[in-house]
Amino acid sequence: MKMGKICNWIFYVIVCFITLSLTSCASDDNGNDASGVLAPVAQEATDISLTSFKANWDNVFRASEYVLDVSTTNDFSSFVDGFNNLSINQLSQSVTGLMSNTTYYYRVRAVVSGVISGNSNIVSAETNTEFPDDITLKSATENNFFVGVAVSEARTNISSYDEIYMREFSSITAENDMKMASIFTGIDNTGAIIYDWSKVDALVDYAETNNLNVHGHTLIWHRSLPQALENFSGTDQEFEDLIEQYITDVLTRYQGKINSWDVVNEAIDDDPNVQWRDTVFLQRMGEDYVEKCFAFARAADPDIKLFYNDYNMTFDATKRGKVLDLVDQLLLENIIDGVGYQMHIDYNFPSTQQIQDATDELVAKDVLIHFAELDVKVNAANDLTELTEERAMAQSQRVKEVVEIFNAIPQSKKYAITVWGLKDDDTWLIPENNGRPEWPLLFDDSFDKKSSYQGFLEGL
Ligand code: 9MR
Repeated sequence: MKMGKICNWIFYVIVCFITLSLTSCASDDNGNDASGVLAPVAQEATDISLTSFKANWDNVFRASEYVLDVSTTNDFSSFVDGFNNLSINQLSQSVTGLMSNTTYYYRVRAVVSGVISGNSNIVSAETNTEFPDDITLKSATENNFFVGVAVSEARTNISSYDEIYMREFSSITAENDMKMASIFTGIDNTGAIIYDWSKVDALVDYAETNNLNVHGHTLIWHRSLPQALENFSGTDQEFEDLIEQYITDVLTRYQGKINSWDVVNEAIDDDPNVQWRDTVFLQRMGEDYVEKCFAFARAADPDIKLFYNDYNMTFDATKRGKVLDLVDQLLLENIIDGVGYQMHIDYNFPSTQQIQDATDELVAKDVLIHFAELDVKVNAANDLTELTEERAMAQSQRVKEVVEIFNAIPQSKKYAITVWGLKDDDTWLIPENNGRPEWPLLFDDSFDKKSSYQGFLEGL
């Protein structure tokens, strides 16, 4: 009887043991599985934002790496792009480029001596619905570099604009109001330039009142040519004297108020075999006209930071080479301080590596760096009639990459990132100019932050 009970008891223990072993072999729960490697314990997600979170897990003894999966379903029947079997050699991983207000799931495995464990427990993380209101572009970049926005005088002193300019930005650039054709309105019969300072004065006052830096754009640009210069009948020397007078007058009038200027914009030709774009300035002043303009500006005020600004710098290596040669030349004469790479880019072009390489080449020069005119097209292929969530995320990721690249520039060389307009329906890329709709900026038509805004913050 007693013996029988003991037998039953032993039998019961054996059955339990076998059952437990089988369960743990088949289970995805943490613990030893068939691999013999302990699975990690996944921990709560942290740093949750609108489009990202950080996945965390505990150390597994002797693990050389971990492998992470992220999915929108808890059966992991599909994976978030780039997060299937992702190898990581730390105990956390930022998961970015996500949709807002969405639940994600993650699990992780450990690799010990080349053997991979079973899955950890599954952790869910829900991305935020609201943008953070305790951080702004300005607060996140304070003291590091200017975060600028292209404005027009007509879009200031309007509360919906003012509120965002002041909250988010530390610098403004006139999208058009400080161009030559806007200021230089004619030549009187004594040969003197007739000026209209009204919009520049208004913008400079606005900036002063609201504690915003002003980056001047642009003294000399072939696409903003006053009629009086286009049809100028005087000699080449008289033409050049007018240019010197103009540069001197503008810089002197705003001395101490506009501390940096694009002196010449887009002077280099796109044709690889041609150095200078054929403009009236080239024709009238000769091949050293860019040099002359920088020298006039330096002479007017040696403290103003002088920039050269051009487009396609990130992917057209030949054009960039020509620009960088020009920069070397101007540096020899100490008449340049900075370079603007215009950032009119696409959500999928150029590659991040191209932007990085182009930036590295500029970092090698002794100049301040301006990522100017940032806007990110999402509809170059004209395949959208509205901005989809997916494309908005891709745009956000792109903005993040650009900001990351800028942010990694040595501190002493960071000047500014300037966004080319505040909200999508203010962009120069409107269908009338562009032949298709675009949504290239950080705010939507209703002044609301877009995912691309969040991307900017995440790049910092
Ligand atoms: O965005 C500007 C647009 O409103 C003007 O019509 C256009 C012509 O003056 O200039 C646009 O800005 C340009 C900038 O001044 C220089 N780089 C290229 C920009 C887009 O054309």
